[in-house]
Amino acid sequence: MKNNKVTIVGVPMDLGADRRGVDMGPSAIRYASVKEKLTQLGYEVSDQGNLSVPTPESYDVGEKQLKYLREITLVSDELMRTVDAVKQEGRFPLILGGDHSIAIGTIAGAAKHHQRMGVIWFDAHGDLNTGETSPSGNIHGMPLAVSLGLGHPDLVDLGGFAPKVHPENVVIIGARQLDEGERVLIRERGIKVYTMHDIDRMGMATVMNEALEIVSNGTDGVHLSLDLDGLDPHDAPGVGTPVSGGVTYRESHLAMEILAEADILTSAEFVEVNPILDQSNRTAKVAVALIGSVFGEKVL
Ligand code: HAR
Ligand code: MN
Ligand code: MN
Ligand code: MN
Repeated sequence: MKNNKVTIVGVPMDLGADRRGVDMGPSAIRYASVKEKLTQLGYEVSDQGNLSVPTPESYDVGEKQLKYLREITLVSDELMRTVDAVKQEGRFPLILGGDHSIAIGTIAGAAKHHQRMGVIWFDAHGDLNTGETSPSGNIHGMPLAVSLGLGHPDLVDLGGFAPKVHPENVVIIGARQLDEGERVLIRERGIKVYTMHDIDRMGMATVMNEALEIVSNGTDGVHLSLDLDGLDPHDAPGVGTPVSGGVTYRESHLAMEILAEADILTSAEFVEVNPILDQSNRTAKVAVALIGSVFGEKVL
């Protein structure tokens, strides 16, 4: 990675998902030695600790189609400011979730620093729902739509600008569960999606080479938003919404290694690790292994 200074920020967010436990993701990833890994690789690492996130039990869920909208908006705003500040210091923000709703704040903060930013969305899901199309009302199914300027104005207009990213600079990798409204949006906006079918047919190396072209063409920054449920549940069991038939451990590493070689990332987040559903912190260990690869770890 060009930038040798990394700042870790944890966001113990579980207001965007139904199952409790993903709020412990940042602790689990730290316990799996993320700081040590990056230090070994030669980075100067600072861990800023966690943002404070309200506990769902002490708040009203609010609108059924946008659960905890108010609280998620407040945390997103705080995260946007934090990422903005980290980048202002010339450091690389590495954000640990938490459910995927945190991408709203991460992307808002990162996008402030780029004329045009590409986004790699590694996920079993599209996260392209709005309050209107969501089958669950869970905001972790909406962050990519929000970043594209679609959804509730409190989220979309965060930081006073929208959209944060443009559909032609976004790629989704690993998709295998999309809702009808998401399919419509993908078609209408022409968002490039590499489904598991595409990965099977083309191979991960070809997928990544194409993806790099899309996210770097005309952009001056690239954000990686990696949802651990993009991997197969055999390799990453500790996630709230597992979907079988996912990206293998090896394929995900290859994807990270290709990203490291291209050296285009300007921010990254690793989300949806749920230690309660995990087996001996395996999924957090996978997250740290992937972080190692994307930050340039090599066998030889
Ligand atoms: N698409 C479904 C919804 O909107 C499920 C979203 C699920 N989960 C995530 N996001 N982990 O990637 O509710
Ligand atoms: Mn997701
Ligand atoms: Mn712009
Ligand atoms: Mn997902």
